[in-house]
Amino acid sequence: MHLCRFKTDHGPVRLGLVKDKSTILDLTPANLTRLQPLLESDDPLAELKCLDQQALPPVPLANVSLCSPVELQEVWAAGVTYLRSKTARMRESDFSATAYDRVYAAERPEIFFKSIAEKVVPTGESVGIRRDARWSVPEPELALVLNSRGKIVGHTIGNDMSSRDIEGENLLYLPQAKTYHRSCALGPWLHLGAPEATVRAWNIRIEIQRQGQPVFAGDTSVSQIKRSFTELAEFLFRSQRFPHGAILLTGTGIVPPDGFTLQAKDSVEISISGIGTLRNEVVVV
Ligand code: DO4
Ligand code: MG
Repeated sequence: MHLCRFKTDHGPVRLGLVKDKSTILDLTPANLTRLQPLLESDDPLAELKCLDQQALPPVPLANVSLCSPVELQEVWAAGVTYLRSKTARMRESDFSATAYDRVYAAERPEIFFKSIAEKVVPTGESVGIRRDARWSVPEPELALVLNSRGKIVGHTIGNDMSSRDIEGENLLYLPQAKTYHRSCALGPWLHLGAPEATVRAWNIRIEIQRQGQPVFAGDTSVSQIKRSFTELAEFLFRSQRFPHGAILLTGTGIVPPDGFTLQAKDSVEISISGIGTLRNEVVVV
């Protein structure tokens, strides 16, 4: 089941159930206007299934703007969870190669802060590349949606935009390479209720277009993530509290070739088979 946040020309942000490719059902008449109470319930999927769908007004998807599927959750990200990410980062930096090698094998994963919710870019808006970076890439990632108890209640698509020259120069620059204006996109909506075994069978695909022509495409399988989702979630919640829940990006397994950098106006499309497609154009920030 896919749950979105949306708005029309006027009025507040609403919640919708995605019915099919062109229609959402407005959840306002069912008194569901915020994600958090639903994500905090013992079984959000069961609650949604109980709704009388006949009583929910259909809204054409073409008439709404989709908002990012987060309210107040902090967004965090795990790194070096795929072999592909480890080898790419070891190539980008002599200085930090040992750190990436070690963290891939270590018991404790790399986890870093990525964004507050209000800065997250939804599908359809622009993601940023830093004006002081020479080597910028998107990182297509599965995102775990966690409630305040650390339970995985859903999944969405994330783009962990990164400046590879800045992170490669010195690991201490990682926050600047990873967390800047428009560096985190999430969407288009949440997928609720899939168990880890189902999600591990999903594929992740990215296509980047420049002036309407594909300039990079790649894919991977979620099954290539080295660590279990519960292991990542457990580390995130260690000695930490998330009263509004949290989003955890699970790392990238697709890295464009070393000569590739994003440019302004490129279009980035990230698809995950069980969820949908997150689309963003690139802007210099
Ligand atoms: O330490 C570098 C960042 C790793 C990352 O973001 C990833 O593997 O996805
Ligand atoms: Mg990443």
